[in-house]
Amino acid sequence: QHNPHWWGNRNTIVHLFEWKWSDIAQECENFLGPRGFGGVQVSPVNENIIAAGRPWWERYQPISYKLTTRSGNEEEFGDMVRRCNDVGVRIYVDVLLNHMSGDFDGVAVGTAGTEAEPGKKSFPGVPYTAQDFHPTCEITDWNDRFQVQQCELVGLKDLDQSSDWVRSKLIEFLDHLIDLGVAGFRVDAAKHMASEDLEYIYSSLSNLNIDHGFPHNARPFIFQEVIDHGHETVSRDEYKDLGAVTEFRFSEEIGNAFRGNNALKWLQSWGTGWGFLPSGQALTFVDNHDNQRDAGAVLNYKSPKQYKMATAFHLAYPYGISRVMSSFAFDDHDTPPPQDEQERIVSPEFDEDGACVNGWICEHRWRQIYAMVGFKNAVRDTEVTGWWDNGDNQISFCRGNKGFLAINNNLYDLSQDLNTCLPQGTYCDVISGSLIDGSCTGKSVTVNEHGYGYIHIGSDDFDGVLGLHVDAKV
Ligand code: QV4
Repeated sequence: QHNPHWWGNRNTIVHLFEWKWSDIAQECENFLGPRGFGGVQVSPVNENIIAAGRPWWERYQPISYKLTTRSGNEEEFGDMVRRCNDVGVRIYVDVLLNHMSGDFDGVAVGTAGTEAEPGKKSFPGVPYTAQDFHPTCEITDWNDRFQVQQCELVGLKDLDQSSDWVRSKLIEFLDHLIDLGVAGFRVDAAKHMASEDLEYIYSSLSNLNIDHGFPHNARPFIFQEVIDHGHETVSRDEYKDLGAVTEFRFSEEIGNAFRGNNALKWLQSWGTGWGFLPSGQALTFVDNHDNQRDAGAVLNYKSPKQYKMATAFHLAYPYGISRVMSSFAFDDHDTPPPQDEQERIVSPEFDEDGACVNGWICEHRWRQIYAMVGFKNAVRDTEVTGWWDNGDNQISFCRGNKGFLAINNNLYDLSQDLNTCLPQGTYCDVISGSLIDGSCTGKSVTVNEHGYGYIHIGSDDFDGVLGLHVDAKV
């Protein structure tokens, strides 16, 4: 279940974190489809507790499998899935199979109005009772398999996935989403569940819905959140054959490199050469909704120049199943998404350049990022050739004879003739501008009959990247 079921030549997922279903439907039609995005990871769809101040993380505390949240109801969800599939954009749902809500004072009322008593492990909306959960205990030793898989992750009531009843309810929930036309799932906290139980659940799921344009016998795409920094007792390797696995080391190492802690020349062996998972099993990202909030090496939208360089490398280098993050602005871990006085999530608004303005960051609408989604589509199925570096933080490489990328993360200019491997002609740098009606609004590069072109990236240029490809030939 490693196939994301891309449409056409598309091959990038965007995580529209906390967006409403009606806004995603419009985004598919107005932006993601036309720009060649392959799919959207959406926030959890099922009913959750209501936490004071409405932090984003309340959605990781389920109350039932009714499809009503602050992002919308079942009808709106179904409408979004249909409209996105109609323009070739797949929907992947973030699903919570590991647990239900954590403790709550008294009776909790969820986002669909369902009551539950999490403290008593009573969730009548499913229904689940105490016997469907593992006994309460705390994870204190992350290298103790029993604790990691059978105790409670931050106090979240831990479901027993070996039970027939729990399995049947989880399968019913996922099958309902498949019936509505989704292409697959992000499995939250997968490491906290035994891989045998997940295998049973995944293999019991229905095929994707042919009425939504999927081929016969297509299996749901699965990518599992397993954080493995290298030497964990519960490792990514236990899950990688069941579906793709989030490759957290990718995120950490790309952050390190573009923050200047590791010379870019070492990226020549990026991927399995760095001990990462095989490409088709790795879900890759510069940052995700959790680690963008942690201090440390991981880059986020707050360091835009480095972030755009790292993203360009991520999307230009052929490794992994790529996911781009689309955030809302935050000050701290608990900052809620943009909301109004009634605590309803507000829709993104755009300026005349298409950038988001009202608290949504929308990295996916930054030209330097969506242009690289187009680059990745244009160079699909080619290899890295013609690697060049200056022995430090200036690098370039080709993708066959279809694309070329150069990066300058040194504090001095990159100015020289480089092999672009492209057919002779003039190409528009898709980072500094766009090709509009046959003319380039940014830098352009003339490639000679030997494939060489003069490349200039000043150390104080707005962006430290230059990207050329055959679909942006002037
Ligand atoms: C608090 C205390 C706990 C205590 C508990 C019980 O901190 O020590 O045991 O009360 O009284 C929120 C609060 C957290 C609170 C918890 C329970 O932040 O302080 O615990 O609720 O009330 C998200 C957020 C969490 C949030 C959680 C549930 O990140 O802060 O907790 O949602 O709302 C590991 C895992 C990995 C996990 C990662 C965060 O291996 O799987 O930690 N990542 C996924 C998601 C993540 C999500 C969860 C798992 C849980 O990506 O976003 O956590 O679904 O690495």
